Amino acid sequence: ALSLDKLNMCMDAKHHKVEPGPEGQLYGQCAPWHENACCTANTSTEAHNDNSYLYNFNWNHCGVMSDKCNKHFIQDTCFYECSPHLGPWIQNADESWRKERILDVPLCKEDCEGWWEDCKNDFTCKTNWHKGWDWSSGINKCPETSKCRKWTEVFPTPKSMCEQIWSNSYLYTTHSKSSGLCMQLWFTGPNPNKKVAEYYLNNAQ
Ligand code: FOL
Repeated sequence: ALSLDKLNMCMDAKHHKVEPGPEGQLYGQCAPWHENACCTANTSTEAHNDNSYLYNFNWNHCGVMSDKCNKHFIQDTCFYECSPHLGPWIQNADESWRKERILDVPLCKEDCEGWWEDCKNDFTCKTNWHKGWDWSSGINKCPETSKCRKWTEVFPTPKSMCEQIWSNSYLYTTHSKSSGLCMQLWFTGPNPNKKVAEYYLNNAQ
């Protein structure tokens, strides 16, 4: 928000830097963002921990989350905390814990489908993971009114999961990673999402 440059900015949220910039080292799955990031090294490390200080979020709210599913939530955390190219989708948020949020970021099909495939044998109790948890113990637990169910009952399709889990942070698309028309959670080498943000900025949605 401090920045007028929508292609290179950080949202005003809980852990984001004020301005993007290089970070000597980012941890593990957040390493691809090290050349230009909205996350600090500490945030990148925390992104890999269960019940981390970022949000005290408990992935294991319906039994232990599988490693193959968890790695996608780590990648989502890296993307959310580190991406400097989300400007076109940053909106004001009327929330106690952040001033800004992302809305309808067009996600590449493979990244959404791979995430859902790797989680489809896990369990959860809620479709929207932002709201309505029981926080009385300090970490989120399923409220009395939401029982644990199979992932596929809560999220019948990849689209339903990617869009609903974080209150429409993401928009499911049928664009593939090679199209340049969707944002990638998973990449190696230079950040491919800058060009995508540029495209959407110039072709106002
Ligand atoms: N990833 C993406 N892609 N988008 C996001 O918006 C996002 N947000 C988080 C993590 N990864 C993300 C942050 N997650 C609460 C729950 C989850 C959370 C942050 C905060 C929480 O405290 N929920 C309370 C309501 C708090 C309030 O609205 O004041 C609850 O009722 O459970």
